[in-house]
Amino acid sequence: MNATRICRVSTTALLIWLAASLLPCDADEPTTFPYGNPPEKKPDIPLSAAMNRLYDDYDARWTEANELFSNFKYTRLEGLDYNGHDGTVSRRDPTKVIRVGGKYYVWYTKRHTSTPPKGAKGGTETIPSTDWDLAEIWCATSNDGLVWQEQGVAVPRPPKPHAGWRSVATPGILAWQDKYYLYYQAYLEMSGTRGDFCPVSVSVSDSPDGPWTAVNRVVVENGSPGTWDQFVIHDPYPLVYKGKIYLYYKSELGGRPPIRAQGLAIAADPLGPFEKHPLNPVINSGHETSLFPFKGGIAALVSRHGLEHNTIQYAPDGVNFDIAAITSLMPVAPGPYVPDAFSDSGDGRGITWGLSHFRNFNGWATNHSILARFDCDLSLDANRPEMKNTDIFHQAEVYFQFGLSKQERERISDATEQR
Ligand code: AAL
Repeated sequence: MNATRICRVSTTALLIWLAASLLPCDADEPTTFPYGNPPEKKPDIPLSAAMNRLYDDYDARWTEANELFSNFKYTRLEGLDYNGHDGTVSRRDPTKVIRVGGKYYVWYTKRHTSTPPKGAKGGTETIPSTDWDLAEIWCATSNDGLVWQEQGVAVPRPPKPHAGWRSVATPGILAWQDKYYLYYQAYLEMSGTRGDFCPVSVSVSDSPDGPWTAVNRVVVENGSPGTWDQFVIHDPYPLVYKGKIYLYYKSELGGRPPIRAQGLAIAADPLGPFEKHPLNPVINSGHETSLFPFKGGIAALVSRHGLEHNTIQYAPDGVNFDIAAITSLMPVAPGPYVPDAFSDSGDGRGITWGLSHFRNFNGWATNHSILARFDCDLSLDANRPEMKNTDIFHQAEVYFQFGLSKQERERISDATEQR
């Protein structure tokens, strides 16, 4: 390096030092992000988008402190028979679990047909097209949430031409002013005919033990032609919030596979009219609806589909949802036990367990679903550190089971040959 260059470098270095020494800086204020648990208050230093997000988008700085983060643990249920898992008996899409008179109650889609589902082309008056075709709504009770006793059919399929004559499926339970309401997908055609198209109807009872009386009319209509929910109103999920019935549901915006989103319909009376929220869809991802009152708002388990799948979301107003946590191994079709689902307390306490399902339990030839229990810590009143762990390691075999398709293997070997 020649003399002139040495002189220029040292002058520059001198100027930088001089400028830095003139800058007002409190020796106590950190100029880089500090060691240790991130400070509760956002540090007054330049931050990256990621660290700004840590403070602006989340209620906690790390998962263990995030009340709306949890992992999920699963347990087999006892007491429900599946006819040797031959595909003729299926139970799926459980409601929220409720507790009445010291007993837990759950309702679900039950299919009991002579054969497993045969697809839209194979479906007949007695052969199901899908796992939830030719189904009814059944009830089971439990003292501990692990051993269940099936109590029988709550809502059978009504005669033609009533909504649900083909199948009644995917129930949602509401308790309101000393009565109980079971909302469900009410099929007016075989699922798969044009798509999985249906509206929602409801049955009413004075007791969770029934008997249930069908209103035999649609209470949550399909949207008008050209609107996002014109064909599909699935997964009716009622909560009581701000003095009204907030019924969340899922619809499919078309496309193959369909883009799925969740909407909200609000009513002052359980039998309607239900007004769809003008901001619908209110959740841009997910599949089955599963929500619970949390603090002054509503939280949602958003699984399976969409840009924001595998997230737990929160809306302080029950309408405008943001991602509160990212998680994995979420329950499919979760029906959580929500002690305050209908109390409208304005101080939702959260959930710690519920039921979900595993579909296509042992292969498509005997396609059927089974119910299972999940446990989590999404509760302001629980503290279960094992539920806040993010490092979930599976045996290698679990990963290898999700191997390359035949086409992918051929693509790779073709590419190798072309080299
Ligand atoms: C479920 C739910 C609805 C669909 C089908 C049965 O996961 O989304 O109920 O119609 O799948």
